[in-house]
Amino acid sequence: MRETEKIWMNGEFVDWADARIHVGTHGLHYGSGVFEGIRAYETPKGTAVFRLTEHLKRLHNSAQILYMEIPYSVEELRSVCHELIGINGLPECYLRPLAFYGYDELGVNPGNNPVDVVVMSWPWGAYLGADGVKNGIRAKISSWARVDMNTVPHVSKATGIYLNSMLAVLEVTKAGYDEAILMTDHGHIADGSGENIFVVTDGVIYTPDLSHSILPGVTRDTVIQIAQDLGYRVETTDLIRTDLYLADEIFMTGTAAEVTPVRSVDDHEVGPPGPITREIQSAYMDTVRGHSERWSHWLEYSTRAPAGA
Ligand code: PPE
Repeated sequence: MRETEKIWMNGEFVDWADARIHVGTHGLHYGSGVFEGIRAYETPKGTAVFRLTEHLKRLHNSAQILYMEIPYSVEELRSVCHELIGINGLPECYLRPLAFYGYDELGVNPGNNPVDVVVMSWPWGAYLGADGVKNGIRAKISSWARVDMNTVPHVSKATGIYLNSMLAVLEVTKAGYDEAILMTDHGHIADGSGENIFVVTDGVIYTPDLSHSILPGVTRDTVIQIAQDLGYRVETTDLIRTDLYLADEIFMTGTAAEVTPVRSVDDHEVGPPGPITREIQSAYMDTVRGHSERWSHWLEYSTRAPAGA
């Protein structure tokens, strides 16, 4: 991670090196936190954060599901993100808001522990590698099942849940693959360790629905809207392993991964990135970088380029 100048922590901008917590922090012991991943892009009109408000609303929803109260409103956190971008001076960065039970009492019950809130920002390149974005990645289905809906709430982007993703990605990368795909206990495709998944068959785009333990991705929602606007039929449905093996095209979506094609699953060749994947990938990248007006309502500007720039 490339260090930047400041981190916002509980109401103050502190130096990167000073953003510390105590080892008795509740969130460290029990994974009792919620977080977001957001990207800010350099556009011809200045730096714009992609769907910032939706991400911060999801942060609040994630916390609400855990009975956690974040002591800063969506509006306050929005300003913090914009200010942090200005302070760290990066035209393009990844933003990581995180809220967690802090330091007071240990014991699983969070009781009256304070809720600490931080926002970090740093430059983050292609999540699954530049080659993956261009030529597609090799994915493998993990033997770890995605957390069941009544085990922990998958709709909450909670820190503790990510042990599930971590085990899956470690398993498949140790075996030489680029990314893991998780299935539910019932054998339905859920999502990647850090992405949602889309399958194209006979010109129709399919993606698992919320009842398959997926994170309701902001990029997933974006891509569904873009694809529909481009005239494609998009169906949220049940997908099984063999739907991936027989697909015409597969791609994964996420804030970090953006739109990344999948070229094989469990060594079944899907092939190089197909035309629909390419079209959606281009539309997405043009949108986030402010090169397309069609979906420009999703850009929330932090800085404006000087007139005439
Ligand atoms: N599923 C999972 C499990 C997931 O972690 C992400 C985001 C998504 C789907 C896509 O969600 P969205 O970003 O709203 O489109 N993963 C984030 C963090 C990855 C990490 O390694 O940290 C991200 O992409 O920012």
